[in-house]
Amino acid sequence: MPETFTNLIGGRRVGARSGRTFRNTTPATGELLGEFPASGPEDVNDAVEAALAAYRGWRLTPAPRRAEIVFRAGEIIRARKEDLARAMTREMGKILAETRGDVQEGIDMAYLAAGEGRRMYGVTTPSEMPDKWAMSVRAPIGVVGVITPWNFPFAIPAWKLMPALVAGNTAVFKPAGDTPEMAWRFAEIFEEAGLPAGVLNLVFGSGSQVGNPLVEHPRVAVISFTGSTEVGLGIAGRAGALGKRISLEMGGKNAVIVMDDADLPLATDAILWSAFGTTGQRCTACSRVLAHERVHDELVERVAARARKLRLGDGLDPATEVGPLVNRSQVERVHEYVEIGVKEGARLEAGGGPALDGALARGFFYKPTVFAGVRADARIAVEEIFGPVLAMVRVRGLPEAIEINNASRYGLSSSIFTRDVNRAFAAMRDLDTGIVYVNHGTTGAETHLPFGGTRGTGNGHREAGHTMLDPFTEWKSLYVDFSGRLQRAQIDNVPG
Ligand code: UN1
Repeated sequence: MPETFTNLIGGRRVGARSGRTFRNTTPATGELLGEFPASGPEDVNDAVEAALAAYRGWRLTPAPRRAEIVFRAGEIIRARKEDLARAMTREMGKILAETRGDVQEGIDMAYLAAGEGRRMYGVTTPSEMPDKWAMSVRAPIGVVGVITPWNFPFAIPAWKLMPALVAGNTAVFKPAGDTPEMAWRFAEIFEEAGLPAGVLNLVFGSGSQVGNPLVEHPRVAVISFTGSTEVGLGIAGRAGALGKRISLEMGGKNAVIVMDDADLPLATDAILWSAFGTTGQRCTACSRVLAHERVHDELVERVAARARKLRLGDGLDPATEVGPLVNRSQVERVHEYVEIGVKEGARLEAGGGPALDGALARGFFYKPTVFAGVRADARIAVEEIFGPVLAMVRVRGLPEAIEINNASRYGLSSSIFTRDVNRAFAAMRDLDTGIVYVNHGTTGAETHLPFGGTRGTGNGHREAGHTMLDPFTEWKSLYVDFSGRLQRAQIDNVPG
């Protein structure tokens, strides 16, 4: 029997006020997994009220105590890692090795964020006046609205919610409609870890019925969003007009550059993993290869041969290398792009259509697809597809590769394969992306380094890393005058 789930508002398990629900199914077979509340603005309002009420106490709970709860949540996640990974594979399709990695990223983030509870350093500095003390501290902002995608249903909520809570904010969490069960499990773990009621509220539902009301709610001070650039810029417009803090992680069109001195078998392994891992549905996925003309043909052959052999199937089967796409509209979107690629005159070297053999026909499977002879400005080489489609582009050398990389609308990650230390350092300096890899694919960011991108990928914020508190704290400057008299800054006690 599929389970019926509720929202979590002020510690209470409640359905949508309207009584409406939506169904959650598995992308590998279409099986029904559960039913969730299809909430609306009135439920968002309840959640924001609960978060505001909890903020009074949570803000004043010492940061090390707040962080200990996050640490305990990390311990619970670790104990349940296998179970959570299996549930995630069932719910959104990516293979077990990867869902284990996603959960591990949540564990890593819990331990990292918990450490911040005993750091959260401020800055003290001398005053220009005698008998006066000056310092600046981080302060929580209030109620944070967190909107997350389905491709990393554990890691991404962890990047956002863990630092937000350690910093003393309370939150309303709206997860993607394709991964509600993982969000439920995430919130339940925090409840078990001892998070007071109302500090983390969970509201299920659509972008228009829950996301927008959350973005526009006057009492929500911060919006942290990961998803498409189109949706993110819409949020930025509306929330920006209301003067809110907005942290955005959006699209990517990440390139692997392969130089003529590269280790080609290694580059091939990395390209395959970056392009077809998570069925290409990562914002860090490699979706274009910029190959030096001297190695281009050999690399195309190697990559295409391997792509044709990748085993598709249910991610729970240990033999599977590539799972399904998350839903039908993703299959349609990917296929539309493949048709665009063919029309643009690119050469199809592998894949090119849905995979329908046997049991695959029951799910949303798409063959890993490789295009070669792609022009650098072709739509399949510049637009984010978010699926298992790779565009291979021939380049004359490093300057051209860097130029093509930097001309992208997006700037999340990039990578170079070379054995030449001079080229590696030039690329590290000149590739204009938030993350640059040398002799490694475009995926696999570690939680203790800042995560985010330039241009259309973001709006200047970075998640996780030593930057994790920045989107969720205000700086407060504090002056203490213990002189016992009126001292006027910039006027009294000025030399000359
Ligand atoms: C994402 O695709 O939105 O760097 C996140 C990586 C992972 C996170 C990806 N650690 O690929």
